[in-house]
Amino acid sequence: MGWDTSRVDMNIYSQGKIDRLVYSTCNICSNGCGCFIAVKNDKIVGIMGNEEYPINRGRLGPKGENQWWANNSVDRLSAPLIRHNGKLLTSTWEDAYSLLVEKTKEVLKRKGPGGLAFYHTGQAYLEEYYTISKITRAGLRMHHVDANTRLCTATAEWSLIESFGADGPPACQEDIDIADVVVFIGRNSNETNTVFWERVLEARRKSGSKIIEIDTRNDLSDKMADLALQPRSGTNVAVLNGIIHLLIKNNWINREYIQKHTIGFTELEKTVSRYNPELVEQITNIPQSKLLQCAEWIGTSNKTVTILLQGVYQSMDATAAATLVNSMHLIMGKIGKPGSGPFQHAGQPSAMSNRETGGAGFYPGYRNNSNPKHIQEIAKLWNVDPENLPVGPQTFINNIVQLMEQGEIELFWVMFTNPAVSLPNRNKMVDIMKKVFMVVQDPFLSETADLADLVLPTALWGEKEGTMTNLERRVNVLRKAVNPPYNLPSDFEILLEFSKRMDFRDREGNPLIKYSTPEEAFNEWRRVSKGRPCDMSGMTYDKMEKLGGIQWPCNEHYPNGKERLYTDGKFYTFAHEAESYGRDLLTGRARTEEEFKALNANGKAIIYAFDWAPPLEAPSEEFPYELNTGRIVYQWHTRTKTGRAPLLHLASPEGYVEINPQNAIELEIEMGDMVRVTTKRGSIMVPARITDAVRPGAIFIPFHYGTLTENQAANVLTLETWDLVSKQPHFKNGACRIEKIMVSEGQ
Ligand SMILES: Nc1nc2c(c(=O)[nH]1)N[C@H]1C(S)=C(S)[C@@H](COP(=O)(O)OP(=O)(O)OC[C@H]3O[C@@H](n4cnc5c(=O)[nH]c(N)nc54)[C@H](O)[C@@H]3O)O[C@H]1N2
Ligand SMILES: Nc1nc2c(c(=O)[nH]1)N[C@H]1C(S)=C(S)[C@@H](COP(=O)(O)OP(=O)(O)OC[C@H]3O[C@@H](n4cnc5c(=O)[nH]c(N)nc54)[C@H](O)[C@@H]3O)O[C@H]1N2
Ligand code: SF4
Ligand SMILES: [Mo]
Repeated sequence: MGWDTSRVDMNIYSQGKIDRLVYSTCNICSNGCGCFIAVKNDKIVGIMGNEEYPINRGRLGPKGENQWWANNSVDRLSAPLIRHNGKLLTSTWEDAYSLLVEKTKEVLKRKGPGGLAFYHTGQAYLEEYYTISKITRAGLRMHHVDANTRLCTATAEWSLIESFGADGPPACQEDIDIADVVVFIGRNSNETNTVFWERVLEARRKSGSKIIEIDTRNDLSDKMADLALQPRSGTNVAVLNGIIHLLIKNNWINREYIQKHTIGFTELEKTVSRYNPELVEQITNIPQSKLLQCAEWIGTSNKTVTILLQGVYQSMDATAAATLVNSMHLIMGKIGKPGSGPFQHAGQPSAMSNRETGGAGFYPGYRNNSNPKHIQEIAKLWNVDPENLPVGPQTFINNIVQLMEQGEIELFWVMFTNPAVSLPNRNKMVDIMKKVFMVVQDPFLSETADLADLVLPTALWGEKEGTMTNLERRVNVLRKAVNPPYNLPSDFEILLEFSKRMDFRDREGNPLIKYSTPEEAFNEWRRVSKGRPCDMSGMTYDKMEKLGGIQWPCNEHYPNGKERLYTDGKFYTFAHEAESYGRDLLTGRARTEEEFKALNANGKAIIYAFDWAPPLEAPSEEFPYELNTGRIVYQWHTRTKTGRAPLLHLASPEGYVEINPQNAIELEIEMGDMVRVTTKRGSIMVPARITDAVRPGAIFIPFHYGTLTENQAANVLTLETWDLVSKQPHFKNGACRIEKIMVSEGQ
């Protein structure tokens, strides 16, 4: 089994022979394609796909192939910057570290740990996240720690916890090769996960599997699908209730599995009984025949995989909708079996590592921050007093921003993310960021770094060593290919230096951080992860390189890792092992231990029922269009890497808005006309692209174009509301107005 056809993609620019090829993984998306970095004269000169690597068998997508240009970019920061009289001026590393430590100590003295906030990423290495967890919890004892994974896969994490007791997607890539039906919900794979999309298409060619797309747009992947459903924005819950209704009605379910391995089915059955195809059509606009076809393919197939991402996670009732996908699989018993399972994709290359090491809310190893036993375990592993570790939930980014606005938080340390572009309602966020002392760790003068008081430039991918976990729990090592320019430290080294200068100690007075290399950090992490769902105790750097990455759990029972989870139908829902006691799906209120125990799940998966509710901001007379924001194939996020790759930049140099031809006629807009898009939050000006990829009444804007000088940032427009459970923003919903800008007005 596995993907057996290979094709070696490469993009190497070198006159004469290269010096070496260094083992690595692509640092762009969560697919985690295996690659080699081509080096000549201690410089990265290209990249080549790793033919042996099971995830991509040598293939690379456009962003993967071009990511290394950023390493050689002439505008990389060479030294720290400190703001003096409003201007960022170059400083020495000594001055920069001294300022960082002095400022941290000063805020700590006046305000305690509550005066500090740390906001990081889903793109760093596991060893960096683990160190962040250790420093922020055991060193600084702070609560205000979050990451951009909140904007990205917090809903995946929470839906998995709610349904199964712990994070970790049950399915794997290999399931695609053997599934009969592959369902994509709000996942535009052909643009955002290109190598995976090739695998899906190849599987269809070989085995005749069917592809179903459920996406508000009708773009290329929908057109290539065997069946495409275009629901209205924010109606995922109604679509899923409708599918589940039909599965139950036609008895395409597995009652034995339900009875043995789940709780909560009766409530679900009751709720979905209302969601007949007529009602679902009224709510979602999906023709009844299409819904029937979709349910029939899913229900009558032997093997189904369902893939979901931002069209669910960043849309209304995100966690509830994602748990419905889990429930859909549970009631069919299609989970933990070859070719079947819910496959909650991650987006960023190491969002999974962040989640495993407790980067944004939990304790390392999927430990429950409200379970004193879990805190004690960590305290013992770290040799610190459990009383000194903060308990309860960490503050999520929206609250962090509020506390900054209120003057509670005074120091905001940003690492490996560009919130001035990526947070919702960004103009407001930018004003708030200007109020605090902001430290930004970034190789470039990003929009956020430009607002900072202290900028710490870092080494990039290829210039440091570490590991990353991809979307199917596969952990791989990325070897260091070259030395960083200007002797820049890695994020890992900056964190270690900070810890040393802050003099963080364990309970015996020894340094809190005892490791000095990423590999030593990983070896400590192996002990911390042991016995937990994301057990990596059986992994080593060399073994990962030898085997081509290893899927966790990897321990004495599974020395080479395990493809899929829950093969035995046992879930992490005993109170003593669960990652969280969960939250109420309707209100977001945290459940107490007693409430969780009262569910009596005890090893069974939990099925939830949830009713559809209209989006928070539906189209109105003043704002008649549905706003949708997302990605395009050539650009990565805020373009700090892809914008520096000549071919990618040329392929898509500026922002735009997609408008349906029917609306374009009504508004007398032609291709390329400048258009003003306005929401209650603000307005932007972008050229129009007229395309049937969007439905009449809906528009789409890529969120990559967010400079503070050009007025093209999608996040000027976006809603500042969040899913109540996962706290992920509603980037995919909102209502807007569009107007053609007259030439005289634009001048
Ligand atoms: N080219 C490229 N690839 C990337 C990235 C990138 O920046 N550029 N980023 C990476 C990261 S971090 C992430 S998180 C992933 C994201 O990957 P995706 O989730 O695939 O990307 P998006 O474009 O954000 O949104 C996916 C789809 O959701 C649909 N959608 C919007 N609202 C709804 C709704 O209410 N219901 C349904 N069913 N669908 C809806 C949109 O039309 C869109 O096609 O991509 C990763 N890959
Ligand atoms: N409207 C709208 N907004 C969205 C989304 C959407 O779909 N619509 N999607 C959301 C999602 S899913 C995501 S993941 C976020 C992404 O949003 P961000 O995380 O803000 O975007 P990036 O451009 O990836 O930012 C990464 C930063 O890290 C820097 N960097 C690169 N390598 C290194 C390194 O080795 N070390 C350090 N310290 N820094 C480095 C880069 O220069 C860049 O400034 O955006 C979110 N925002
Ligand atoms: S699919 Fe993702 S991991 Fe693979 S080459 Fe493209 S960006 Fe990199
Ligand atoms: Mo993301």
